[in-house]
Amino acid sequence: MNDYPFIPFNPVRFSIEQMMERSNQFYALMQKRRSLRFFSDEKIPEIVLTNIIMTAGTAPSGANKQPWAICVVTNPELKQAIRIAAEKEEQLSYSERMPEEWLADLAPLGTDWQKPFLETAPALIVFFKRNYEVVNGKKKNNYYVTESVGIAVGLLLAAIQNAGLCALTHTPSPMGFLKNLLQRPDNETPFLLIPVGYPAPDATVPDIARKAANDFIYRY
Ligand code: IYR
Repeated sequence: MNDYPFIPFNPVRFSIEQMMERSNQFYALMQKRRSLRFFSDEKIPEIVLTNIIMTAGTAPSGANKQPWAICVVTNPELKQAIRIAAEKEEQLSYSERMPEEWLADLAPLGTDWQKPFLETAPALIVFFKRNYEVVNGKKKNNYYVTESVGIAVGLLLAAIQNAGLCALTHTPSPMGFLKNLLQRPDNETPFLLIPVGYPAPDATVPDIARKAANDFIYRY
């Protein structure tokens, strides 16, 4: 017994030439993506934000449960409250909780406990995992929640890049404060905090490289 009828699939198809051109163009676009820590406060159009988030929502998910909740914060007071709470945790992390090896790995990236971008960026997108659903008072399982939400974030980052905007995948740790400040329900866990916006005119990024094909592709 099939609850859902199967309908014809309408594929997107391109010629070989178009495939080569499009894949090359897209790779070139994505190769320019950088994690950004210096944002302009310039607003971004609401419809662009919505399109980016709806793109994230096209991610595949375990049993099509779409186990995510995506919060968008543009309110300055709430952004400030998030910054204050994140910096409180990060200060403790950098000074006491993170082991030497981790701090050494981060040193070339120049990160520290201060997170001014949480107030400067015009929008903060906060991903929550939905570990289960409550349907008629009963818990219903979600599946592969971390994988599904991780893929959704990947699509979000690609959509942000495609729109000509910048983002940071920020991981204040622990992230429980986000659940409180955004008043999320018991079945949700904070996953990632992503400031989005335009780069500040004087923005800089660390001079680091991506692995070459031979360093991470294994063909059989
Ligand atoms: N949560 C900290 C630490 C941090 C960890 C990793 I791994 C990074 O690539 C960058 C930062 C922070 O957000 O600063």
